Parts: sequence; C-alpha cells; structure tokens
Amino acid sequence: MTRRHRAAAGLWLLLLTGSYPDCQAQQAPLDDAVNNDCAYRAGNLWWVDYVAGSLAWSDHKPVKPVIVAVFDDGAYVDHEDLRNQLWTNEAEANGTAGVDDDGNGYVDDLHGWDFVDNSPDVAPKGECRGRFSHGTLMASLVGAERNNGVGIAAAGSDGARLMILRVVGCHGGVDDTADPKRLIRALDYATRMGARILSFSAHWNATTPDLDQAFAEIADRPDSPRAAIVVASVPNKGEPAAGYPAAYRFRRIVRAIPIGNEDIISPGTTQAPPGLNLGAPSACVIGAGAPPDHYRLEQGSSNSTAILAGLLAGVWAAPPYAKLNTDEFLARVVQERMLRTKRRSQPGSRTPYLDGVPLADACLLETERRTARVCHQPGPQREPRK
Ligand SMILES: [Ca+2]
Ligand SMILES: [Ca+2]
Ligand SMILES: [Ca+2]
Repeated sequence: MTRRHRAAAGLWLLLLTGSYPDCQAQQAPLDDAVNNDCAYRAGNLWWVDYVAGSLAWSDHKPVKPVIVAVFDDGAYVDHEDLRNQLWTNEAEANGTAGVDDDGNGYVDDLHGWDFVDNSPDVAPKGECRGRFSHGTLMASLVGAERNNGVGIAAAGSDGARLMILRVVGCHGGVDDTADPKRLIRALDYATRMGARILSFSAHWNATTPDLDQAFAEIADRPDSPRAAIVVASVPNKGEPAAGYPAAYRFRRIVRAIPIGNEDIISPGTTQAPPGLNLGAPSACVIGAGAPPDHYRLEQGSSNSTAILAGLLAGVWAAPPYAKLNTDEFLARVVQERMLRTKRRSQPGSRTPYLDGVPLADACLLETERRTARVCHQPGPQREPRK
C-alpha cells in the first residue's frame, strides 16, 4: 500500500468554477430556440472554431461513430441537443422491459447506467433533478447535435455517441467520494460495451490498487482488448496536484490543459505530468443546462476536458482516421499531429509551461476535402507579446 493509496479514494471534485461574469451579456439569446444552433449563429461558440470543430464535422456519415463514455453526475438524455446523440444498447432497445436482453448484467441499460443508484435511469438526481447538472453540460460539450435548429454545436456532433455513466451524486459535491468500486464497475461497463473514449471532467486525490489496475488495463496495457483513450482534466483552482486520472502516466491518458482568455493557460492550473497534454478552451463556454431546452455559460477545466473528448471523437470517426485503432490514433493523430502543432498557448504565462502547451488544433489534420475555414478567421487584434 503506497502513500497515495492511504486515503481510500478521496474526494470526487468536479472542475467547474461557475458562471463567467464578463460573458453574462451574451446569455440572453441562448434560450431562443428559433435559429439553427442559435448559439453558434450568435457567435457564442467561439470554442468550436478554436478547436476546429468543422474539421470534425463530416459532410457524410462518419465511417464509425466513436462511443464516448461521460463519467459524471448523469445527464438528461431527453435534452433537445442530446437526445439524438446517444449511444444506444440495441439489444435493450429491441428487447423486453425488465429483462437483461444482452445478458451484460444490467437490466434495460439503454444509454448507459446509473452506478450510484443502480438504475437504468441516467438522469441527474437529488438536487440536480430537473435542473442544471454538470454531466448534462459535459455531454453537450462532447457531442451536442449541430444543425438541429436549437442550442449549440459540438466538435463531436457527427462522430460521437454519448454513453452516460452516473458515477457520482449531484455536482459531485465535496461530501461525495469517488467510490473506487463504483468507478471500477463503470470502467468495466464502458469498455465492455464499446466506449473508445472515456471522459473525466473530475479528479480525485487518492486511489486504490484495484482502481489503478482497472485504469492500467484500459489505458496502459499493450494490446488490451479494453484499450480506450482516457481524457483527463487538469484542475485549475490552484490545487497542488493534478489528481487522478490525470496523474497516471499511462500511454492512453490524454490530459486537457485549460486555456482561458487571451489564449493563455488558465491561471491556477496545476502542473500536469509530461505526456499527451493538449490545450482546450475553458472560459466562456456554453452548453446544455436544465431540461428540456436550457443552456448555460460556464468556465472551468471541466469544459476543456469534454471539448477535447468531443474533438477527438469527431476526428477519429472521420474517414481518414476511422480505421485506426486506439494506439494508432494516439500515435498518428494525437502524438504526431496535434502535439506538434505550431499553434501554442502563450509561453511564459505560466512558469511550469515554459514551452507552451499545444492546442488541440485539428487544423493540422486538414484535408483537401474539408478545410479549416473557421480557423482562419482573424481574431481580435492584440499587442504582440514580448
Ligand atoms: Ca443489459
Ligand atoms: Ca430489457
Ligand atoms: Ca444544436
């Protein structure tokens, strides 16, 4: 038992820091459900352009949609921007209520599972019931439906299918623990049912040998049948350590470094271990709120994580990359392309990142057919940095 195992599993800490005051003025039109992806048309989805969402949007059906498992406090699967974006267990959808039609140990698991209350109903519960939930926002940032006339668009709109795994109570909360046994069950479920990207917009500060083993099987073991990309958040509120799963030095961990205003790493961001670290937007991010049709503006490294997970899914599902297995995708797209982008956060803004951190800039994945039009729009003029 090593020192980091001492405190059971520690706290589950969600990484959202609340509304962003400077952006409140933009919030008014967001509930207008008349225009097509109104948040996008109103210019409020700056982050989609920032990560070149259009490159992940294919003009034709993705070759193979990527199932993204969202580990969080549940999500409203009937939200207008989520309901058509869900992974569905076809055996249960075509099966009999009350029967475990696919024999996976979970009765009527249609779009995921609630591992807190052991239920097929993945909706947020407790104080979150019928209101904003962290997991709903995250699911929308991964894969909200685009061009459906409402709400937002996400980089994973076309390529991601959302598997909702409720592993923590409403908003995580400081009193809620990251139950290692619950997480292990959810990890097992996700990878057994085909999730290839696991999104964790949360962290915990201690772990257990069994939980380590479960992550190692998925994120490190060569040729593992459970191999998946774990997208892990890095906290940005001055925490002394990155926490798990970001702290694992496994080959399939991709860490989301929160990028705030002015293209700099969010102040207060914890230093992450070296590895597959990609910047993604954290501030002024709009996503799904309360059901059935509300939206919210938030900031925090939770957002970065979900956006990155959606981007990876959108790119991975597109024709040039869809045939790559997990390790090939990580090597040829994330390692060789995204990590080598010339587009970097401003160096020196945070001393631990003297070399800057690559943005998850899919522009480098540009093909003749699909161009990065939105990426080339000139941004606001800024004073050159010394
Ligand atoms: Ca089942
Ligand atoms: Ca059933
Ligand atoms: Ca939409």
